[in-house]
Amino acid sequence: SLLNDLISSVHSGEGLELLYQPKIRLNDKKLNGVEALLRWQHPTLGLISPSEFIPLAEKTPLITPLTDWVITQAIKQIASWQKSGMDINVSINITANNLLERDLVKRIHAALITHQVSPAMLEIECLETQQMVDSPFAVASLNALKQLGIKIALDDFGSGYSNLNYLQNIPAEVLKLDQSLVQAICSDYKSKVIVKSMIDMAHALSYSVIAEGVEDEATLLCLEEFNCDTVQGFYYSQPMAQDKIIDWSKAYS
Ligand code: G
Ligand code: G
Ligand code: MN
Ligand code: NA
Repeated sequence: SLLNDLISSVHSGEGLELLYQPKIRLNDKKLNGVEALLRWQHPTLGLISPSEFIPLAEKTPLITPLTDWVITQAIKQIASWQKSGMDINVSINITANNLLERDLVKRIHAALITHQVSPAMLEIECLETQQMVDSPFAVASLNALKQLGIKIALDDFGSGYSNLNYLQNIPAEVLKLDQSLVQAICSDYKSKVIVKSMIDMAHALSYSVIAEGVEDEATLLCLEEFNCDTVQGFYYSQPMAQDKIIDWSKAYS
């Protein structure tokens, strides 16, 4: 089964890869960090999306070693780039279920110490934020991560049923505006006003704002006009293998 194949891949590490997508600061157009996005190359079926296999793994204990693989790989990558003289912040995606694992915070802390990486280099992007706010344990884990000095981001903000009470309950410093909203700002007047107002509100509450899914220059210009802090999307780059990030970092630092 697909699950058995995933178990083999997680145990051997074969077929798993992190790709990295640049985030660009708008004030100076420099690299502000990268988002780590997991890929699984299945031995016969080819590339399978994390939106397919993460939910599968989450129904089983496999999610723990899989998440550990992502954490360790991302932290090792930060250390490796630092050895080559590059400070590149990395964000990883974490679901509500991940936060319910009793020792997730300890495992992240231990990996940072093992690889001598500063917590400030790591960012956690929170997915499934409704399930997070519904769980006091998940919120406590996020607070503990923040205490360590890790940055917390609210991912996919403005999508689905996302709720303003996330701002009260999740100790985030970064809001990531969902791509469905961002991509509509040039064609849909309401989306434009919503995004502009969200950026103003976020700034009034001292959040940094990143717009994702930026695919064209018109959208970029609009976001600049709204004083958005950072952008991410195909306009600048697809997610890339780590060696490409080195070239990219040199060109954009
Ligand atoms: O990069 P892509 O469009 O394939 O990502 C699809 C979805 O999978 C996105 O919602 C993204 O946040 C999620 N995702 C990517 N990598 C990871 C990961 O390492 N862990 C978790 N939990 N989700 C991830
Ligand atoms: O849920 P999350 O925001 O982590 O998921 C990010 C997903 O969006 C990844 O699958 C990534 O590959 C994808 N993505 C990144 N930039 C763009 C873009 O400009 N356009 C589109 N359509 N998808 C993007
Ligand atoms: Mn994300
Ligand atoms: Na997102």
